[in-house]
Amino acid sequence: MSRKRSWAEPYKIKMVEPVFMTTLEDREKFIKEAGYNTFLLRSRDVYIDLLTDSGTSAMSDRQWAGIMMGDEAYAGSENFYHLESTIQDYYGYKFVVPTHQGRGAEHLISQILIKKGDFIPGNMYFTTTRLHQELAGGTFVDVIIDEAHDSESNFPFKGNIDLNKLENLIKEKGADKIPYVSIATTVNMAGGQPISMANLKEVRALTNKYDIKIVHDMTRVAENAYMIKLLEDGYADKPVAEIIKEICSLTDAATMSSKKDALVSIGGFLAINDEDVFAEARNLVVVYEGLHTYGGMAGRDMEALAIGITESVQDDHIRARVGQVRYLGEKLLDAGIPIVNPIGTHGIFIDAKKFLPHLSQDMFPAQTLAAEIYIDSGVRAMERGVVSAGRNKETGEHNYPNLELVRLTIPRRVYTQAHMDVIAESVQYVHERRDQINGLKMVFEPKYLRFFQARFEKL
Ligand code: PLI
Repeated sequence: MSRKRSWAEPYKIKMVEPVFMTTLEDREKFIKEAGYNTFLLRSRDVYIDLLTDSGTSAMSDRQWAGIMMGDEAYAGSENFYHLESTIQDYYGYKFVVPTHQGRGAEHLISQILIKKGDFIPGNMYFTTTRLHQELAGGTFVDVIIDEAHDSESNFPFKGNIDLNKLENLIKEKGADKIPYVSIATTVNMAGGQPISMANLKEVRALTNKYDIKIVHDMTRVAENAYMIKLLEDGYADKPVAEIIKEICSLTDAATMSSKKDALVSIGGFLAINDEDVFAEARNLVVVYEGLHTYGGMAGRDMEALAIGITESVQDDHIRARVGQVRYLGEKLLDAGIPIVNPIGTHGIFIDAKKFLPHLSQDMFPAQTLAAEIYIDSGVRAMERGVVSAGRNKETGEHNYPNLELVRLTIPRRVYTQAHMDVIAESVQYVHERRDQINGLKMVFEPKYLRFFQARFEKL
């Protein structure tokens, strides 16, 4: 008879940070003062913080030891050389330019490769990535497969590129107008969905045909590699570290927000194979980030990052990380909550259109739902819908994405199974009284990345 064997996290906890529950009255007041925007809440008023998995992971004892080994020299810090060789060893790119975080790297590569009037196809937009492409004079074009825009589709690789959409764009605009294809592993805005190796190989073959580069947003590459191991033929016995290297080998350059996969609070880098592009980036980084051997990071942060990269690619770590997200996702599915299928790797994405069908997208259903979950339990989530999608840069109208989502993002190595249970119960309770929930109106809208600072009032 086979016995059930549960898995557990591959670590034990040696330091804790207290969190505090507030009262319902407090939370109603706090969210009103925050303009019904969870980004504007104070963290001390949050019980379980699922705003993001960015910079919120728990570092290991090894990483904290690395912090003590910071070489804070302005130039030539020992930690930079450790970071550089770690990136070369684990990801295989030739040249490294450190940046303060992911968007610093996005800024550099966009300024270097994009000319005014260019088009940048990608597997769905990400907020900062698209903005840097636009600020450099380019236009982002979504060439992800249609399944990615359908929250009910169970297609396992919803991060895949639609090769027909991509080739049609190349033929319509001309290869000289397309500096690179932008590939994210995994696709955040689609619900944390992976791209398959087979698809990436096909994209490589197509871009080779037209001599177009691939720039890889490798922010959550370990999570993507783990899904390939689970789901794609031929990968079950390969270590995640090997799959990561294969993904990277199919691309020409990468931007990294180290605040996710790589288990640190701050940092990023641009990794490049082309020596001329590297030479330009190494020069430009001095203008915006800092000298090319620190790029906005302290020596100690580069050391923690180098160690974090080695931990992030371990199979047992990534299995527990993705496993915890799936645990929460399955609880919500069992309770009949409409979430994006399949369950993503870094968070659960609730379909706010289905959760609050009586609210039109102009009433900001996802923004509303995130506020309601906070009011119910002090759990802080994030809107990923019409507010995040911003306005069309030509017409000035709202972009209305198909996916109107609330993201419950799980920080790495931070919360326990009991926290997951509390979260699931809260979402379920809000779902039970969904008919009583009214929408919001926007009363303040900043020019850039409005979701961070926009303010709302109850309708
Ligand atoms: O927040 P940055 O600047 O380190 O990284 C920007 C960034 C780039 N690509 C992707 C896929 C991201 O998810 C990303 C940042 N994401 C955040 C902050 C998030 O909450 O998902």
